Amino acid sequence: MKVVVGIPSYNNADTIGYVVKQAAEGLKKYFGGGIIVNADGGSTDGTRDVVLSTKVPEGVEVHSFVYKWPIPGKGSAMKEIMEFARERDADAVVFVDSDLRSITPEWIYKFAKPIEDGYDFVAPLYLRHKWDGTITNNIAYPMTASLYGVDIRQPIGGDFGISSKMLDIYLENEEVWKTDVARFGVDIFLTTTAIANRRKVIQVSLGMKIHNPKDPAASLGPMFNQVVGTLFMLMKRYENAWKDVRDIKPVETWGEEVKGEPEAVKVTLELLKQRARELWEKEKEVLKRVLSDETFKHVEEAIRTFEFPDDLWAHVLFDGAVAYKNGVISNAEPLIPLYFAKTADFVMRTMDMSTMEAEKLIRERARVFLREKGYLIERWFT
Ligand SMILES: Nc1nc2c(ncn2[C@@H]2O[C@H](COP(=O)(O)OP(=O)(O)O)[C@@H](O)[C@H]2O)c(=O)[nH]1
Ligand SMILES: [Mg+2]
Repeated sequence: MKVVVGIPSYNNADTIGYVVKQAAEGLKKYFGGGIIVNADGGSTDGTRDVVLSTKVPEGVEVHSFVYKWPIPGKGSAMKEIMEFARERDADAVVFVDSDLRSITPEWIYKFAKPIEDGYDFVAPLYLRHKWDGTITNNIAYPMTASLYGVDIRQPIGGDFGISSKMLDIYLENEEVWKTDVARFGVDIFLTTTAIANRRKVIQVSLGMKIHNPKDPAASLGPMFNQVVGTLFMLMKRYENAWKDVRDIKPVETWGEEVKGEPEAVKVTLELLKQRARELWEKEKEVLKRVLSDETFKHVEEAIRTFEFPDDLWAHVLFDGAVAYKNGVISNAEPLIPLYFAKTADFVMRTMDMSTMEAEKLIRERARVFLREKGYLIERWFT
């Protein structure tokens, strides 16, 4: 089987050498060799030199290029990796992030082997620290599970395995790559497109995900906007795929779910609260039009107390989706203060919990979203 490992990067000189090394060993050990391709966003720290000078076993080719697509972002890098893979007639593409510190050669096997066995999309299942992945835990996971009924725990983990059939589907429509799909919307696009097109999906257990984490209030606002905007765009496109779904089905999983306590991720709680309050003042008038009167009233309270229950949070996202559909908003930016407030609530609630304990709350959240789905259906379809 011909496997291409694709690595998007932007100023990852410190960590990408390790990723290339692990990927190369995995390709050699399990597939007798293969191709590694790095698509870079114009790094100025020597990322590409690190890639090209990393020693790899015989039979492993290494390429590195700066992508040409004019939108700077992770998605543009992945688009051109897919085009490269298609030209090379790859059977499987494995995407891995360039800031991964817990990747092993086995990851390559686990992402590529299911493709050989007839799956089209392989999602990662890894344990992340309770305060890592706040966009996954607050939005991508509960929305994907409750909308499409597929219990993929890491729909935007960033690392994936895909089949050649999926390459054709992803590259079919060039227009979509002119949106936030070219940025951090790409992960939710890849996952949702696979589900909505009813491709065979599996998740594989990989251990822990350790990478360079981000402090939400300091640096996740734009990413939230890109992920949620793309999620709303896909809800519109695929409403037939989610409107009749009323339960969450387990997804086929290869391997056991991992237990333990990952390396701690720092979150600045005070900054979350401060940014939530500031941006709330800025977005309040828009939010009055986005949210239902009932939701708005409760959110006003939540911004004061930082108690933000899951059912209220579900209504915020559902109202946001409906407002997007109706053209009241064209992106998810006005919701950023509420994401910060919800995250502050979660951080306080889980302050003394282990990651495994916090994990239970996140799983429960998806069930709350499903329970509230009628609220969305009623508003979306009237
Ligand atoms: N080419 C390119 N890659 C990017 C860009 N932004 C992020 N990436 C890569 O996308 C991957 C995920 O980004 P990261 O910042 O780790 O996101 P997170 O793990 O979701 O917080 C990493 O390999 C980055 O190097 C970009 O603008 N261009
Ligand atoms: Mg990362």
